[in-house]
This record gives sequence, C-alpha cells and structure tokens, in this order.
Amino acid sequence: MTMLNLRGVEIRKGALDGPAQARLIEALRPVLKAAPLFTPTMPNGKPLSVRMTSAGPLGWVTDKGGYRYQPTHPKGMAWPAIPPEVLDLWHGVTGQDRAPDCCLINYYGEGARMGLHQDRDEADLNWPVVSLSLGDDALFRIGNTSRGGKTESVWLNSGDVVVMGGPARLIYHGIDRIRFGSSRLLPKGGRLNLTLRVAG
Ligand code: MD3
Ligand code: FE
Repeated sequence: MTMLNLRGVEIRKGALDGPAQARLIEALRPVLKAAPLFTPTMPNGKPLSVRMTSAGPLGWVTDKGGYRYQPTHPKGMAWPAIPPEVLDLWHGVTGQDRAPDCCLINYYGEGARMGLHQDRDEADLNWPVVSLSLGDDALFRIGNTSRGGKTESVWLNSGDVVVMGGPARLIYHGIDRIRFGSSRLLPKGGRLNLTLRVAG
C-alpha cells in the first residue's frame, strides 16, 4: 500500500485488495436494496448528479428543506445498519473505539460529479472522516480551508481509502469527473464512494 499526504488529507492507495473490495460490494447489496439510491436536490431545487443513500442511525440528505442528517430515508424508513465489514474498516483506519453513526453512500454514474464543498454538517467537526472508493476511477480535487486559491488533484482508484482529520477536516474538496467504465467491480459500472462519519 502506498500513502500520499496532500495538504493533510491522507490517501492510502490500494488499501483494499480485489477480494476485500468484492466482499464490501456483497455487504452493500442488501443495504442498497433496503435503502435505494435517490437523487438529492439542492435547497434551490436543482438535482445533484450523484445519487445517494446512507446506512447507520443517521443519513445525510438535501432537499428543499436544506442539508441535514436525519434518521430516515426520504421514503420514510429507517436507514439499514452499517455492515460489520465497513465498521471494521473505520476502526482499523482511525483507531477510534467509537463507531461512526453515518455511512453515506454516493453513486457516480456516467457524467456525475461533485462540486467543491466543505463537510460541516456534523455536530462535532473534530471526528475524522474516512472515505472508501469502489469501482470507476475518480478525479479528486483538494483545495483550501477557505474558498478559492490553488487546488491539487489526484486520481482515486477502487480500493483507495482517504482519511481526513485535524485541520484537513475542513478542506474544500470535490470530484471533477469519473472515468466511466474503467473498473469492472460494479456490474453496471460507475463508482460508489462510502464516507464514514460521526455525525450526531
Ligand atoms: C476531504 N464525497 O460525501 S470522498 C462527501 O468521492 C464527499 O464521493 C466525495 O465529498 C466522493 O462529502 C469525496 C473524500 C472526502 C470526504 C470528506 C472529506 C474528502 C474530504 C472531508 C474533508 C476533506
Ligand atoms: Fe465532502
């Protein structure tokens, strides 16, 4: 495994091998069945290109009511539990005893992207965020703790883990594009990104 540190954002290239990635996809299958991906909309009504769902006591949603963490899927049911394989990843990477209460699942189909933003909807911003990339390659952009200024980009591949802690926790970041069809991990192509957080 090779490690890269960009502005305090720790990128663990190849943290999960092929079989471990396949096991995670299997573990996520019932989660996606219980809590189907939906298309979130910005508070202004504009849809995001990324589809989302969550696992755990809290999930992140955005709609005309704004951005927030809530205990239910937009269709009304509780989010499914975070699979043990995913919790193991969090504990292994962070060394924290406390479990995350949110696993946000982002799905990038062809042409999907995520604009530069900060993650600051969590109650305590001192907890780290752990991200796992599965499927197609994605061009990840890292900026600064305030808007504007120079940015740096790095390709994230399937099996890469990103850890954001300390001052890097408040860095602007986004996904410019994916290389649709670059991986065969997901039968329909695209990219799944899991972000693990202590949100509540
Ligand atoms: C750097 N997701 O869900 S994951 C998000 O690939 C999000 O779907 C992207 O940004 C994705 O909020 C990027 C890597 C990541 C996640 C959170 C961060 C990088 C971060 C928080 C602070 C700094
Ligand atoms: Fe983010």
